[in-house]
Amino acid sequence: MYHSTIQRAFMQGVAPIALAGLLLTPGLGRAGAAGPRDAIPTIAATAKNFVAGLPVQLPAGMIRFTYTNDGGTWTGVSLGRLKDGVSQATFISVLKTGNYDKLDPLGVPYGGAGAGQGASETVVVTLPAGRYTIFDTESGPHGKTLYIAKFFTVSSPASGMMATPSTAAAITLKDMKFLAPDSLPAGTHTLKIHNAGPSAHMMVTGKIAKGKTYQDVLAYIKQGPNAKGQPPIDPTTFGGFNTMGPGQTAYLTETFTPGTYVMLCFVTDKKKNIPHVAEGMIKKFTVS
Ligand SMILES: [Cu+2]
Repeated sequence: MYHSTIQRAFMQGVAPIALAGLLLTPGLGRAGAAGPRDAIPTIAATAKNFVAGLPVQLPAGMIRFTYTNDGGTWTGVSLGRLKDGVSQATFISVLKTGNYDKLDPLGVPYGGAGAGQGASETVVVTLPAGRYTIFDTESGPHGKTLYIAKFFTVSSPASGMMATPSTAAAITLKDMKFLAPDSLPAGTHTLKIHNAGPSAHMMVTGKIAKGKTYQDVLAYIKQGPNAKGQPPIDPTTFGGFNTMGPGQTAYLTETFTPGTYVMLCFVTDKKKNIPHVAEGMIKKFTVS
């Protein structure tokens, strides 16, 4: 469902990111805070502890995940809803291969979060009732794939009225492009992300490294999964939203500092066996 070999190559500078241990806060929302936004259940993930304390059951509707990259093993969290009849054991056996494309038949991707070293971000996803997994994989020593997966159930009825997060900009993911603003003000912003499909898409964001250009990014990607050298992206700035299915809408809260950023999608086009970014699903934007 999620990232591909070329994404690993591109984001290699990010390691070692701990798959954020998601520490769930089952109580939902900040204690004592008032207002409808705080009705959204909040689950904390960190690179060191992944999602320790993840509740086994959550109400249908909006769920907020915070991810903090505190330098552990895991680089992010991905969410997926398992298809009927797909067991946890089956999911894990495929996850172990480290090939996210093989996860496609097992369920529907529902996004997720990731952040560069020392950074954090927040995503809000809307989950209908079903059985879910939250997971990550990393490249371990000697070519071994490290993996982690936890499972939870989302049940109706929804937990009640929740106010939609207020947003600074809207981004639409399409086959094969981003409809997004050319610039954003510096600071921490919430972006509304909608996948208009028909394919699943993701939105990795990162700031172009000092002394590098957008052309350098294009040239690096052109090399494919075995690209040589460091990617021309500042590894501390990686963020974005993991693979989401068509028709979904989610919210991403991320901090941007002045510079030139790119957003890209590494989902594989199965018909052509190339990542969407190679089909033009990349966009430059400036932060000032
Ligand atoms: Cu895509």
